[in-house]
Amino acid sequence: MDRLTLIIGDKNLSSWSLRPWLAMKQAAISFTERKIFLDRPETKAEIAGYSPSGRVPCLIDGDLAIWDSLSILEYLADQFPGKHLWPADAQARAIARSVAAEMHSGFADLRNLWPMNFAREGMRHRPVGLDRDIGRISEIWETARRDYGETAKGGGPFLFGDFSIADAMYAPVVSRFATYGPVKLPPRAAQWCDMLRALPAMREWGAGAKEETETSPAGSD
Ligand SMILES: N[C@@H](CCC(=O)N[C@@H](CS)C(=O)NCC(=O)O)C(=O)O
Repeated sequence: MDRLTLIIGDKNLSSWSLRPWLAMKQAAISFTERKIFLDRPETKAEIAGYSPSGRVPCLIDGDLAIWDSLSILEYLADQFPGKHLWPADAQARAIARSVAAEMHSGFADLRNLWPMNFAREGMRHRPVGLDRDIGRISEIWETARRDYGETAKGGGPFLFGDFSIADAMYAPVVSRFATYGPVKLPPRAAQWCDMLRALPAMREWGAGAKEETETSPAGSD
């Protein structure tokens, strides 16, 4: 039996759940997945059985329940230092933490107007009010790749070179761009976006999302 259990919501809808799930898959941290479907009569009671905040994701490690995507990711970074979930370089790590926190606390317009609907692509839906968030996200991806990713030791394709929590935090945005876009991105940002979308773990999550939408109709985030 796995030491860790990750409680998640629907793969099609739960953008916050995708973040730690993807990080654990990418880092090959073994865990048991327990899915609770959102927006159902039994949802609140089921989540309350695990998560003090009444929200998912929630990570269970023995008697300990850790809720909130970013604190779960921080806990994983603490528990598995050999997985290097933050960049090794102190400056890169500070910027990676800044962009992860910016995602966690910001981009309300993007989250409201473009709720994650992972299984759907090519809707070409662009309501007004998104330009600022999209512009800032493009800038974050482009400058992270230019200033850190491309110059990092090992030269990995992720925002800061090797996979980090920053990549996990922006993964649902990649899905949103595919659902509602296309979104025109500067070259490095576009390359990162395509690379992330093609990761086997993203495809695995997508297959789960598709299965959900084939068995029950899509709701909202
Ligand atoms: N800040 C939280 C947000 C978590 C959140 O809003 N989760 C949604 C699903 S994506 C949820 O649990 N909704 C269920 C509900 O509110 O009843 C995090 O980063 O984990």
